[in-house]
Amino acid sequence: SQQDVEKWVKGVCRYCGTGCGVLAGVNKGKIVAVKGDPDCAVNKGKLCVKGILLPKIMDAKDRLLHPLIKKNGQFVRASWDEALDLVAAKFKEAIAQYGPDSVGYYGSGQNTAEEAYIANKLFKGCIGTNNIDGNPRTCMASAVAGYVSTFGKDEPMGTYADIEKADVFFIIGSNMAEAHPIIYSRIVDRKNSDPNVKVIVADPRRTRTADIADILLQFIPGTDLALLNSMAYVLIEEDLIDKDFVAKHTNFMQGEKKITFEEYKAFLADYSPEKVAEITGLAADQIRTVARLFGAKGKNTMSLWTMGLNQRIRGTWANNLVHNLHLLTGKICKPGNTPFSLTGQPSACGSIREVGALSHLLPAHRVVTNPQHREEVAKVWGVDPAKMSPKPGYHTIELFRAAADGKLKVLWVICTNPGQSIPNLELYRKGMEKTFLVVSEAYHPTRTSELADVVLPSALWMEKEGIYGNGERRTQHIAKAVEPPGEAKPDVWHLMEVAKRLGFGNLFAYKDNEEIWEEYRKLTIGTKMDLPPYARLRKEHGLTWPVPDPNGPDTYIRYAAPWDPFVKKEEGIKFYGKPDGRAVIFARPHANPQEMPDSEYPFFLSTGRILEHWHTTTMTMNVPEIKRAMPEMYVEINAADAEKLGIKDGDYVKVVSRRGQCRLKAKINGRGQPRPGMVWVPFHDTEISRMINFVTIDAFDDTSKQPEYKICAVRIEKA
Ligand code: MGD
Ligand code: SF4
Repeated sequence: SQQDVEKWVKGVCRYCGTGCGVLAGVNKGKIVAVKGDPDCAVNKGKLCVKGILLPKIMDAKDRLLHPLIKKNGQFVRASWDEALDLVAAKFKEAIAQYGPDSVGYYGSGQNTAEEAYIANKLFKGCIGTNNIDGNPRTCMASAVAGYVSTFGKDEPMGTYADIEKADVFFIIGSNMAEAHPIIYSRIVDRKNSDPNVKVIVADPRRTRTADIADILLQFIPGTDLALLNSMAYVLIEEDLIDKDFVAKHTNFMQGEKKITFEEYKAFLADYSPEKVAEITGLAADQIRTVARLFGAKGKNTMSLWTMGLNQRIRGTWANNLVHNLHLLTGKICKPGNTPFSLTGQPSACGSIREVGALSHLLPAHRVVTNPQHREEVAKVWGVDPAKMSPKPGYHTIELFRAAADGKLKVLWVICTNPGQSIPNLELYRKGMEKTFLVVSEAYHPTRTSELADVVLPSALWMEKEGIYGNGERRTQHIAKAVEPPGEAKPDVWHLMEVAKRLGFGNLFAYKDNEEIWEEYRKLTIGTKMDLPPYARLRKEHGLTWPVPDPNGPDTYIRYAAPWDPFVKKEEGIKFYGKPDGRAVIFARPHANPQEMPDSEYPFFLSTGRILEHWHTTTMTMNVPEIKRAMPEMYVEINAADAEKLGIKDGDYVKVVSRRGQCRLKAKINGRGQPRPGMVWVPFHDTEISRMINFVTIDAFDDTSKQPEYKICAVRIEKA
């Protein structure tokens, strides 16, 4: 309890991308309490249920306390030397025999920046393969591709501080009431503070987020591109666009081709509200009303979205289309006006997008295909640029496919649980069994570690120091509060020990995390993604980059004077990610999801998170209060569909797709209500018979390579 606390140590919540500041209360070497950091601008002392219960994840009985090696199908306790020597030997063997592209790494938006940086340097700089990807591919990749294609640079221009200045919230494909509760509570507070604030929620499932909606658009799954184009149609038809802004700051494009405003308008002719009403199952009037609210002159509009748009084979386009609405109306780069992609994980931005730990990226938003970028990075890494591969490595689905095909000989998984979280699991779990799998984990067994050849025990949150970067460009430091249990060690140490054994010890002779960070920070200087020094992050409660002056202020709004230090006052707004300083308004057509319902598989299946749990629940199922409240996952079915099928609340049913099936309890009129023709399942359950990723599809977006977790076709059978 809080009374026993000897000292409070500053950190960041372990879970979602909101990035709430926490204070961990330590007593006799254990974390005994957690409270919200009152000085953190994100949460101002508040926490949601997952954050408050964090201490309970630390001492769990399935914490892994020493290395394990699988011998004859059984895990056997091993010494660190034995385990690390084996890992290094397997890497060497595969590289010598099959080349560097026969090995790979799968990391996480829950890694610290230092961990991801070291992994990136080891694989891309030293081993010479770009086969480094991570779970943000399944989470944020379409948001990245959307920002990069529209603005030329990744990550949002606004921050959470826009919430308190917005008058209209357009929330699409996000159940933030459960997935980002503290951001949601800020929107609730804003709405309560002013009766004129309007909230629009667009989602095929009526969620808890819709509780505060003035308008709920419950469209047919996969038709939101048509909806967004139709909103643009109405904005133009009703003269709600900002012509000045459009003329000064935008280009129109269709694919790679520049088009005129008139051509864009002609493209939109197919998206009149009347036509789109048919596609989306909405009323034409609803679409008009929403577009009018969005574009209302003199009002500030903020859009927020997450996986509903990102986890789609047209995820990049969906992101582009939200940006379009802000660019057409000029509701961007001004307080309270911004498109804002909510990020799923605590450091998907800080550790993966910024560090560049995806198969096509290098640090500070650089790309592997650019020779100058490779050279800049090689110089700081102290490696030969000729050794760095110009070819993007395997993205997530390719990586696990290569394992299944026998092309990937060694795979190292750190801080993620793909044995449960990858779609079309049957195929890819076989791949994980086939390859030599190394897993760095805090717990064992997990659905991934059970498939491993070597499991290395990891220090958990606040048992190590590290940096997280949240969804609003905020870089935050987590101090070490307690010692890891048993022989568990920080992931940075795992990576450096293997690097040493591979002969790269001289490049990884860091004495502490600060040295790693300061090397990485060099790569951010002059990129307009300048990050602040470690010493400052230790003291302060998070800073939003760019921070070009190490002692100077952070940045509220990017691309706009007076906030962004890289934009001159007379320029006003400048999208400097693009050579001509203009953002792009894209003509992107509506397209169906990969798999549409048919007579055999008549329902849309969608999947996602609930409030209490975190992803694969290795942590949250260790919290007794949460386990009691939500012990088992279920399938939400619309009441009318359930009646037709003769299914009652609590009945077990089978959810069957072309790839696999689950047996789940039916939930009718639960906290969410899918529209008719749709069912919804949380992806948290660890029981094989309830793991919904045996059912989901592994189709992915052409541009972002993000899988379409949000839509596939299933049938429901009584079980
Ligand atoms: P997590 O449970 O977050 O799931 O899926 P995963 O990343 O696979 O896994 C993190 C793992 O890291 C846990 O096993 C935890 O015990 C371990 N861990 C915790 N702390 C540490 C540490 O400090 N070091 C190490 N080495 N390990 C640690 C998430 C993924 O799932 C994501 S990000 C998304 S967005 C996708 N969402 C999604 C969906 O919406 N629907 C469906 N059906 N599937 C989905 N899968 C994806
Ligand atoms: Fe943690 Fe997210 Fe809850 Fe904040 S909102 S306490 S970051 S889980």
